[in-house]
Amino acid sequence: MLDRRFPDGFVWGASTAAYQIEGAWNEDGKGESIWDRLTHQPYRVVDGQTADVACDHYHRMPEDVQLMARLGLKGYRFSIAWTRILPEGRGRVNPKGLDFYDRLLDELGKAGILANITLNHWDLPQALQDLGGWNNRDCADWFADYARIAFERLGDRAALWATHNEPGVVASGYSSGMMAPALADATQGYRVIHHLLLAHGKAVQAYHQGGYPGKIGIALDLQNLIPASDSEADRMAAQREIENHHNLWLDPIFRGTYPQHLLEWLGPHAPQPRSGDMEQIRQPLDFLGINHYFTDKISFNPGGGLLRTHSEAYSAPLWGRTEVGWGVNPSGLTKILLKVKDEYGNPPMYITESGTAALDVPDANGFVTDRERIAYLRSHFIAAHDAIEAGANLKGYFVWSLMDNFEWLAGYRPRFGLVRVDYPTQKRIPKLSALWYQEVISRNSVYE
Ligand code: IFM
Repeated sequence: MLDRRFPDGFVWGASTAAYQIEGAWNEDGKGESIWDRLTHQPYRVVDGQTADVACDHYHRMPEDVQLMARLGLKGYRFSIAWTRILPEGRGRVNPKGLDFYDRLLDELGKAGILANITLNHWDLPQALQDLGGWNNRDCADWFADYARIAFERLGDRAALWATHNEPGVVASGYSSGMMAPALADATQGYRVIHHLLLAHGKAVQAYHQGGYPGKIGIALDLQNLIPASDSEADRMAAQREIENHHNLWLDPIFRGTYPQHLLEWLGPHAPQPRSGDMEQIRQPLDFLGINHYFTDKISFNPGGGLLRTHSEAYSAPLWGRTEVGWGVNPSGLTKILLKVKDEYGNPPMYITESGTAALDVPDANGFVTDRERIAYLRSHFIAAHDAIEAGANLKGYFVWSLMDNFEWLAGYRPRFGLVRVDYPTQKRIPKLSALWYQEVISRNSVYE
């Protein structure tokens, strides 16, 4: 049996996001977010579910941190609900909101768990959406002001910060009509992308100017996108999707430019930077966070939206699709890590999310024997190790997710957790994968 040993100090962790676990949607002065607004409308989310209670983490936070400690986690990635700190998104600060995250950092500190904070995991304050949200250029400044408040109060204890989580998904909320705020206008979507990038640059600059002890980056969803065939039409289609999902973020952040070929393709829909914007966006980055889940095959489809493409899940031989239909192809992760190494200067990288939903069937005690999830995680840890051996500067791996939670438009059905949440009782029951992960962490290695 081959023992894949990870570098000393490798950060093994787990991730969550505020809206997906906290609940307490309107408690202690919290304001309304665009996800509160969306989920409270009929026929938006499966079965009309909301995250009003979710995993009730807001009230159970100390026990949840103890659970993390028992599992041996070295790091915990969570996001701040902007509306807890600034109920209207700007202006008046809500001290109780800040206190919550302050206490969370203290608990993590006592448990010796590194804190990895995301500022924007999609839950924009509704009051800012009423002013146009990310479509309003001023949102970049509102975000930077919010970030400064968070840095000032929490910056002494947080090791890692990310500005945005999967900002492409945020932008899709303005172009595809599904995720909050559920608008459908392609030009607006690309304007939003530019404003998110500007916001990122401003917040990174503020962090570095503040001289805080931690590091700041961004968490991008970088899935493996491959042409469905060797035809030129499919290869070009895949190229457009790659530029749209990878280069559209990586190029401005690392190089200060937008991908030229994509800009030409988008024509009037393309982002319109003002003078100085690209320099503002291209700030020195301390690390890149990578969220990776699946591989998609891309083909040319004249009816396929602005990019004229069609995407289909691809699974490597012997791997099926996940419970949410995603294609499993572990070597796709190696490929993505090596792409960032080779094309973007090999910055320190963290897998900020990776994991799988599975058909979890609890026994009479609520215990889940989730061998499917273990197989997924093991193969992806090995794929990450392959990339490290090939020189990728990978520093840690945060599994999505610590516990089952509210999976956005799909509600509570998909279960991504290492820990089962029995929602009626809010009982947390570590699954077999959590116990397996505990061992991986303690050995800092994975058996192949
Ligand atoms: O649950 C989400 C998370 O909020 C963002 N990344 C993908 C996860 C699984 O879909």
